[in-house]
Amino acid sequence: MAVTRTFSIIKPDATRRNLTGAVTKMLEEAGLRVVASKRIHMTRDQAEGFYGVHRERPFFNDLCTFMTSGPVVVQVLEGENAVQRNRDIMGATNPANADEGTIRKSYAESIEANSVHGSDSDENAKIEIDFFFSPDEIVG
Ligand code: RTP
Ligand code: MG
Repeated sequence: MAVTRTFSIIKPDATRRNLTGAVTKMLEEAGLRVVASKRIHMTRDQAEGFYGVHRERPFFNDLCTFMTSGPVVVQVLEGENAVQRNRDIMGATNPANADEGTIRKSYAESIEANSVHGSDSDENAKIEIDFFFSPDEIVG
């Protein structure tokens, strides 16, 4: 299995509850390595750009408001099959449907305030990493 990268966000509901370390620990225990990390306050423009694929969805405006409501931690994660590995440990979008032992089952507050983002394909991982990080900020 190839070592690949994915992009992760620890969302405002999690940073507000001081869960950055707890979430990162679960990512690391799932076999992912944090090769880049920074705490930022997303601008509205950044949120709307990042979630551009969801622009026509009914939850788009609320989602952008939520993602700019407090600090987030953006990360690049590296590991075998990183995209799928990360999505497995994240759990289902709606925490009500998330499996035991996943980040969202453990910590998410709602379908919107669901503690983490993770890229959904290798192609999107590259786009999302490039959106927030320059190459010199990633140390593998
Ligand atoms: P993510 O992109 O954040 O990793 O999560 P995902 O693939 O599981 O979910 P996606 O369908 O891509 O939706 C992106 C984010 O939008 C919020 N959402 N709200 N109110 C709603 O019905 C609703 N549905 C989705 C969540 O924060 C979700 O993670
Ligand atoms: Mg998604």
